[in-house]
Amino acid sequence: MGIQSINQLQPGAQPETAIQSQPIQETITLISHTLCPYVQRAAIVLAEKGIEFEREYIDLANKPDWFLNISPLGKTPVLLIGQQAIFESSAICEYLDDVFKPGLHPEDPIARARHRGWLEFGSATLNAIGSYYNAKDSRQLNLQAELIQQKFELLETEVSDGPFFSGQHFSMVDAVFAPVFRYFDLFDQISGIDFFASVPKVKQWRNHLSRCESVQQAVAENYTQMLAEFVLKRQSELSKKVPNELQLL
Ligand SMILES: N[C@@H](CCC(=O)N[C@@H](CS)C(=O)NCC(=O)O)C(=O)O
Repeated sequence: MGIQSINQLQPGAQPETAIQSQPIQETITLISHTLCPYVQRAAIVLAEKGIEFEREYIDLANKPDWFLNISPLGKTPVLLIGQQAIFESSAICEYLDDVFKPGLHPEDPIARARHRGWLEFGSATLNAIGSYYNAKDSRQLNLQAELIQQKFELLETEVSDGPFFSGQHFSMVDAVFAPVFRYFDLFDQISGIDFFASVPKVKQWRNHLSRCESVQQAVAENYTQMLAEFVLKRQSELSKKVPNELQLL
């Protein structure tokens, strides 16, 4: 493939609890982009299950042919099991959950189905975040901020008292929302808005997820700085709020 691999053992995971229901001998490789929240989902699930994997980063502005050959939609993430490629983060996460135990979905079929619904809600929240950082004027920016806050208010009615989305156990919904909340590590510093002011349970959930090793290990240490540079390049209303010196916490 001609791209350097970064071997990532997962220090945050608990290998003793990851029981393979079918042996996998092949190397597992997560084709990644540094900022992609969908890649983070897969990285978090891999880490939570204590699966050893490698990462290969691609430039989405200059997609290599080998990547386009394995990614019909031209998007990251792609998971390679040996030479077999799985695309779409939901397909990747479901595959990992099928093969590596313990499962990250509830056993009860209705709870399980509801969790899948909230996964979709996570993707809708990511779309709202994209509209927020791309907003072209202050009216749009404020409108999109309100739409994000409305989503958090809906979550507030659903999230448990903690520490995770549905109680004591990390679930797939946690893997999907941890990358959502990570955007606010930057937005807290530049937006002038406390997005979590009226949602104490979501705030507590966010704080707990940010301390999980699986979540911390899913991105590079300079993620917030890279995100700031990305937002600056959008030439959007939010770009104007990114400090020139880019000295972020
Ligand atoms: N539905 C996809 C969404 C993945 C996605 O949108 N990935 C973005 C990066 S975060 C991408 O690769 N976009 C293609 C591009 O920028 O050309 C999934 O869940 O995997």
